[in-house]
Amino acid sequence: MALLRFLFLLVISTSTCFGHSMPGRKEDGHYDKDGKHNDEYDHESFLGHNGQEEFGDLDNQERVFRLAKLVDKIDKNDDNNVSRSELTAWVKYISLKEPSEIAKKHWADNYITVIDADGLLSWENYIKLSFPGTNYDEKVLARIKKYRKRFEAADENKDDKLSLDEYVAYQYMDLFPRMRDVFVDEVLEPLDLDKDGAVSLEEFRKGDKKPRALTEREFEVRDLNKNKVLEKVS
Ligand SMILES: [Ca+2]
Ligand SMILES: [Ca+2]
Ligand SMILES: [Ca+2]
Repeated sequence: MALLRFLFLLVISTSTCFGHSMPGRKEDGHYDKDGKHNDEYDHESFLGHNGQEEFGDLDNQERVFRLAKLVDKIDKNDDNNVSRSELTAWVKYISLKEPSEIAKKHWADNYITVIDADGLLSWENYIKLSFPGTNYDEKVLARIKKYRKRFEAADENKDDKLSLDEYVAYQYMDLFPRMRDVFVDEVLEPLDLDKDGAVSLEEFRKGDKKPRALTEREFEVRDLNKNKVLEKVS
């Protein structure tokens, strides 16, 4: 019964939103521009971006059929219920599936000529390809420094080379806990205009064209320790 209810709610819910197209991959889309909960965010987490678009073209009967098949996949222990842990595992799988496919294509399109016989991309080859030449100006040197930190964090086995799996982490830092520090630094650094190591509301609002109230709400949501600045906390 729980499973049927789950399917029913999902179909009703998806019927209301599949009429329009989804934006691309979002860094943060859980709330819409008015600060309201964005149902599409949850649907994309459940179905994946491509899956959501595909479901948008189906009638309700076909959606129920497809969702029933999908739930079979999620229900790993076949007890006809979707547990929290099964759902968590599924959302994690979906969140990595599409980024992995995109990263794989990017890898094949850009690095196939410089990966070694073991299928790995060395830092040296990555830099040679990304920044040809040797006379780098300060801007390029700053970018190389930034990419180096990313590369080191993504390089899980510390062989100074990226495997394809490690490259997914390099490209999608927000999806991998080990990339957290580097990711937060990359996000905060350009916002921290006075370079005091924290982002004030004033810095956060600078250049943001959204309504003031929405920006303030975003700031409040991110300021988890409520000390009126955004900073990296351990
Ligand atoms: Ca490695
Ligand atoms: Ca600051
Ligand atoms: Ca804070």
